Amino acid sequence: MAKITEVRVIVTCPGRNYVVVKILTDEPGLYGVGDATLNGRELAVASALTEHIAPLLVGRDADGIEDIWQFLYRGPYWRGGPIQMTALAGIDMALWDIKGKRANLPLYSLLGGRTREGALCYTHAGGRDTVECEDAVRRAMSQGFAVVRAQVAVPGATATYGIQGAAEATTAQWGATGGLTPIEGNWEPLQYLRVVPRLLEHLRSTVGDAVEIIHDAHQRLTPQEAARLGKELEPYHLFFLEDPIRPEWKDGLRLVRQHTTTPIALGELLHSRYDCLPLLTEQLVDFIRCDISHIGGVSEARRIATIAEVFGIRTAWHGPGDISPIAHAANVHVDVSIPNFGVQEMVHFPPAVREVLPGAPEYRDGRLWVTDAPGLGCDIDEEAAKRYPYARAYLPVCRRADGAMHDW
Ligand code: GCO
Ligand code: MG
Repeated sequence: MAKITEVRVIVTCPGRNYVVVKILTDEPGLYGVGDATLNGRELAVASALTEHIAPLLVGRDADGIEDIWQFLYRGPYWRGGPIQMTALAGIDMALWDIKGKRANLPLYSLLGGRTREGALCYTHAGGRDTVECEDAVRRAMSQGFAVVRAQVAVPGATATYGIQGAAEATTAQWGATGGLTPIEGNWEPLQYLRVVPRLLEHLRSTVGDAVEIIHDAHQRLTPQEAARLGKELEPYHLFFLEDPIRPEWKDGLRLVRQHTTTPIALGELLHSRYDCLPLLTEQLVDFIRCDISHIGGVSEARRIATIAEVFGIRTAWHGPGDISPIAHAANVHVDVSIPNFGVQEMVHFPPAVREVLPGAPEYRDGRLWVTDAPGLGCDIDEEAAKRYPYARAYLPVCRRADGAMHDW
């Protein structure tokens, strides 16, 4: 038995903010790390951890992951939601890390062992116009990517989600406005619905079928608009259309499904297996893409994957720059140990992030690889973390042309 002696919460900003949980034990040198980053609400999670959760864990057996998970999920009476499930994810990952270190086994081995060599992954390709996006897709292909996510600027819009590619998801510039108000963009559905099929037509007629293409609608469409887009994209055979509608509108996915065969992926704004359930049991999605840091960690990801497998649905876990290398490693340990893995979103972390949080999965030949180091294979350099103090940042917001709020 290894007793928990301290739950340390470290908030650091090596380019963008990350919240790291470090659980220490009474076994000399034995600790685990987990990611508890919720972009734009970092300190809310940090305070849930330090004020409410940490005091409950000191003295408990670090081996009892399932019991601690249930205790923190059902125990407080108030359950679910992004803040609590992100805090729980940090704890869960750190406990799995400890278990791996005690067993001297990599996490994927504890989860049942390898089902595949490496995790097929995709990178982001964006452009101000279709040609710029084509260049980005070609660059990704030359780096070995077999799957890319393609985004293009919407004419008339002051900012479009996704067009700066991976850089957008890995720097604090993204949404960091000096700490007062978020950047505001605008966006109109009709222009967007015209430009995306043109982008796909352009990409298929220039780069051909040699690459799989994903497009992220980022929860901005109505079910009817999403159905229209899915239908118009059918000739270009997307790998999937991501987040066509808001997660509040699960019922709306039925309409989308009735009208198009374009594969659908959704999940980054869901927070538990309960949230995912109707999407899975009704086969309303082809890929479930929850964020391991926002669903209570490795334990819940495994459970969601198992339910998804029953319905022939594959995983495509969220993997943006706003969750730390620890979460990316957790993703890949799950990816390589489940039977129904689909694809993994990835980013290239900048040097400062790698310095503070070593152990991100390595990219090679279109796939991500974790090492055989015990546990997650990640760490935090606390001295380096201190050199990058927290800096308040917000995600951008999006308005319609008349000034009304929309979904970013
Ligand atoms: C993705 C996501 C992200 C989110 C971001 C919000 O598919 O990678 O949509 O880019 O916008 O995680 O914090
Ligand atoms: Mg997305």
